Amino acid sequence: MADYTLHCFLESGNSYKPALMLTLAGCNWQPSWVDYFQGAHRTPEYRALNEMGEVPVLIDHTENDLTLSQSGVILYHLAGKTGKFMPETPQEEREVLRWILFDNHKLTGYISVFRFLNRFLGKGDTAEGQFMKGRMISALKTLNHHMSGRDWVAADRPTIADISLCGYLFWPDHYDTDWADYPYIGAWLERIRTLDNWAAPEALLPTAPTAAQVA
Ligand SMILES: N[C@@H](CCC(=O)N[C@@H](CS)C(=O)NCC(=O)O)C(=O)O
Repeated sequence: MADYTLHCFLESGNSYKPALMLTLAGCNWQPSWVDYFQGAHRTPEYRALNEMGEVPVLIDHTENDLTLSQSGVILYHLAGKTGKFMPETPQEEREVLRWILFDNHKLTGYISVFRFLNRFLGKGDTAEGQFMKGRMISALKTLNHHMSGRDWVAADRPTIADISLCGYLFWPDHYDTDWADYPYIGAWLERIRTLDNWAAPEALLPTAPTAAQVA
């Protein structure tokens, strides 16, 4: 049996964050697909796992099936258990927390909604879409500025802050973005790609079974 089960789905950058952490840290884990587009995350069974009705959820089988939600909490838990991508001083811890909160609220918060409108609902050009796009651009500019003259977000090495912030950033075409416009983000993403065991979301996360697989 795997040490960890991650309830997740491919289209979810929030799922990619813990999936990438588990992979980079060399953990023994298995994905469990959530049929998000059919509303599986809103069922009573799923809410028993996570009252917030959100994906991802991590089950830690090495700790009596400890059940965790919120990708930032999951990243902290895994960093503590593996000793990898951890902040090492109080100052680093504050920086990591600051950037994970910024990611959840401003970066992932706006990219994920604009991407959903743009790519999955075809509503990127509506007033709501353009509003979310403006907020996304503002957050990307903030991150691009922060990354000028530094290699990693919160320390002199990669931490869980980098893993959180990059959750949606390997799909720039889904939200009409070109890293040429944010060169420091582009260079940092290339650095992340060179980490041992790095893999793209498509290589880590499950998606809907094909008709042939269901038959
Ligand atoms: N802050 C949460 C966000 C999780 C989240 O919003 N996940 C999406 C899928 S990527 C979701 O489940 N949304 C359901 C909803 O908002 O009702 C985290 O980092 O885990």
